[in-house]
Amino acid sequence: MEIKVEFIKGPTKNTNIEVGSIINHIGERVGLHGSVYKIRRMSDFAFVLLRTKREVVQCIYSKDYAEFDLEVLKEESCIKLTADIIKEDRSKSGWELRMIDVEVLSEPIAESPIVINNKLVDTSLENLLDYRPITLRNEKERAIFKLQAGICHGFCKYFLEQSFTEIHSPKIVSAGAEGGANIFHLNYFGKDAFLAQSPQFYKQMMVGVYERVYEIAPVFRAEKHDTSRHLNEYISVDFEIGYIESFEDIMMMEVGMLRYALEELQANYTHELELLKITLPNLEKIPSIKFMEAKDLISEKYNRSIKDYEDFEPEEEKLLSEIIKKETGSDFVFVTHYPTAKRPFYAMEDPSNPHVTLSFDLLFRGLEISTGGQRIHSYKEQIQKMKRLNMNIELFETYLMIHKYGMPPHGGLGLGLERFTSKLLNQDNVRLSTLFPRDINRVTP
Ligand code: AMO
Repeated sequence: MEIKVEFIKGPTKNTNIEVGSIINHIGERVGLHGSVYKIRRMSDFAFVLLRTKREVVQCIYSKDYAEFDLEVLKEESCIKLTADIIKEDRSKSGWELRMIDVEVLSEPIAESPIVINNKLVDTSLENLLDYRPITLRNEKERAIFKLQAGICHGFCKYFLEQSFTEIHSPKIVSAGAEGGANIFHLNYFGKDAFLAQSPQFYKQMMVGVYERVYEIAPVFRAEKHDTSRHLNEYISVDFEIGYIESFEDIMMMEVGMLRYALEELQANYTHELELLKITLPNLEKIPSIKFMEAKDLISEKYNRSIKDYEDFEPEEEKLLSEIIKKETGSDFVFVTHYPTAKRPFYAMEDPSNPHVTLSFDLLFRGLEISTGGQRIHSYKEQIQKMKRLNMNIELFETYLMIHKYGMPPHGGLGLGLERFTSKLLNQDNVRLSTLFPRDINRVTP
């Protein structure tokens, strides 16, 4: 019997034009599709704003040339539009889009409970998040996540240029990597398992395979407090590199990665940057200061007593950023040599002072956005440290294989994508840069 098959080829040529290329089609009749964002009725014509995949474009409806009745259009209807592009010197764009005909593909059955087609979605954070599937359609809301996509795109391009290999590590794991109580337990077919707090062990394992690896993926933290900077699920941008000379190699790589992302935004995301009125920070170099020196500096400049010698209070991160901005003009600051007591068991200690680690945080506009450092690569050293910390070594048997069977000097970092985005966009809550936030009070939408 003859088999009847059809061959599916790649996508057909798009017959709809891109908004960015309209200027090249003046005088032509073209096809466009999108959602009706807003209808502004004037006395004898109407402006119809069409939300296409990236831009909201203004169309003109007039009975003089349209072959359909304006009443067939509802806000949030999805339409296929036939339009004429007319040269118009009075308009900023140099053209005008006249609606000729439409095919209505679908219509909403109810009016949106939140007004989404004004400049801003004027509502509470709760509402903004409760109605996320539709509030994200707002021009400015969606620009946030387009920029976030641009940041990731910039990171990936940079990593590829630097010969990294992308990895995908498991998110269901048998042991926590970061210590602390903020780990989600899972009943895994009757056995104990956890949601990964970070890809830490796996990225280290993969350094033994590919030398330079990165991953951009969700991680989970059971944060029990409700703050403007904590999420229970966030996107961690992780990299790990082998054959480093010192932990500063990691910081240098981070400067390169951030600079590349900002350049990517500047080159390819001006539409969104202008919409959100964002001026990107200058990132040629980042100042660096040791943890204890930073503590003393804050204490001296603001006449504050130091309460915690092992970590920063959130307020101190803000104050340090203020000082650095004033003194150096930088929005970023590296803080190095964090106390061993506050760093995870895999952190390498400074050979000249074991009370501090060869690690760092990066603060951006008053908030920690990344943590990194050099890792212990010697088996003996790692085991000794775990014993000192009273850890159950058996639980980490597979992780310790890398140390046992040989690893180069290595290190890496993790950066919170939402934190970086929200600070870049001058927001005061990390949730605003999270598509569908998970926090102590929220698992929907
Ligand atoms: P750390 O636990 O410091 O380090 O996390 C790295 C970065 O992740 C972000 N982050 C968070 N963002 C939102 N909500 C949270 N609850 C949250 N917790 C952390 C921060 C932070 O700087 N394995 C190490 C990294 C490494 O050394 O490679 C780690 O995960 O921006």
